[in-house]
Amino acid sequence: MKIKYLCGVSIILMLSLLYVDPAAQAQESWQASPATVERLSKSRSEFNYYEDKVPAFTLPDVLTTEKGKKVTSPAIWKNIRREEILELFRENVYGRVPATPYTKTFSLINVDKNAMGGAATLKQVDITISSEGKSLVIHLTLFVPNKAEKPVPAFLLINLGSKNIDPLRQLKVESWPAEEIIDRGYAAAAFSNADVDPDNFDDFKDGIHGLLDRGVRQPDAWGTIAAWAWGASRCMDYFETDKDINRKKVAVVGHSRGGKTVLWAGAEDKRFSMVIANESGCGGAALALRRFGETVARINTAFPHWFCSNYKKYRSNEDAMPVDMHMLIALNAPRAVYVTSADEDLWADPRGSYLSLYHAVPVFRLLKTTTNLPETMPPLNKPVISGRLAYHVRDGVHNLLLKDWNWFMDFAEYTWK
Ligand code: GTR
Repeated sequence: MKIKYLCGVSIILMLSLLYVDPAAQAQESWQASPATVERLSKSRSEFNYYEDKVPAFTLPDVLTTEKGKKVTSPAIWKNIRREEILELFRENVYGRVPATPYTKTFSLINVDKNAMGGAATLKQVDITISSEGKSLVIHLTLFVPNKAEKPVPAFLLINLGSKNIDPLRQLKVESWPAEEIIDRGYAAAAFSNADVDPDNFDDFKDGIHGLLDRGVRQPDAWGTIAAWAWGASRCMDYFETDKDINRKKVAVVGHSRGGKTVLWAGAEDKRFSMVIANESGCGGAALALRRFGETVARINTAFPHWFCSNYKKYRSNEDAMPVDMHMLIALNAPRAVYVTSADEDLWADPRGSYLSLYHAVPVFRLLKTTTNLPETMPPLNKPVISGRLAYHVRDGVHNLLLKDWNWFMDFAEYTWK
């Protein structure tokens, strides 16, 4: 009986292996559409969008120390290798936060217990940073769900620009769906990157640079991305004082340049328990060695203020880099990391972003988190969640949409259950 049954099962299995369902075929691992590749190549012919033109490369080994020692235990990772990698990123990519002393105050400038038609309490918090007579204010907008049991987990968005996080909710945008976040029982918080450092190249005179930088600028001095990441940490300082917020469950979310920022924020500040990097591309999750879409040369030319000046050494010289972005993901281990891409956003290299996550897996495993993230990418619009790692390619162009947020919240639900 048993043998017959097994035979039956194996015949069905064999048949199902032979039969390729056309619907399932459409569900195969994501690939850029040839039409998109062609269109984008035409529009930016000096950049590579063809997979078969990606040069051969060897990633730096995330689990071998600078002295050539294999990292075989969580202790060696934590005490030696993680510190080395963190330093390499400070020195060569994002730059170092200055040690200048400053003071910090939190002022609750407005509370509305009846925000969003009674669904949430709005708190507007001014975080004032002062040093030697100068000061700067980070305006933090926070909605806490009224119904949910406190303390609640929170999503902190690094908002690009200033108008998109209207505390009065007259202007609503998909990139910060605060009502939907509240609806699912999470706190929705946001600040604007420009409060910390305006997004322009003025030789580091304005923003937090104008306040904390001293003396001659060094080649490893912090750039604007490191400054924004630092700003996210100041919001985290506030959360630690607010009894409504579960400080062990704070996700930091960013799109594009904000996506690059959150990966670095999580590397520098282990208090973030989840990092969500939406379409972060070059200088974010995308592997630089692939030289696909935006390159190190281009990003340093177009945005000379984002990174430390040492990063410019790697313009068209990626092979000399002591790090690549799988190591940035690894710095966030064993905390949760969600990376995303968009189907038509080849500039940000979806495959290179996914491979960064994949090549960080050995570190997550070493730290005893189970993940079996496969090397092949998931199908379009089908998020893959494997342990603390998640990824999706959404249809459409470079953007942060409600669809992305809904998947982030599904991941949070899964991770924080
Ligand atoms: C692009 C830049 C990307 C990405 C994007 C954004 O122009 O090349 O690296 O950061 O801007 O932040 O919107």
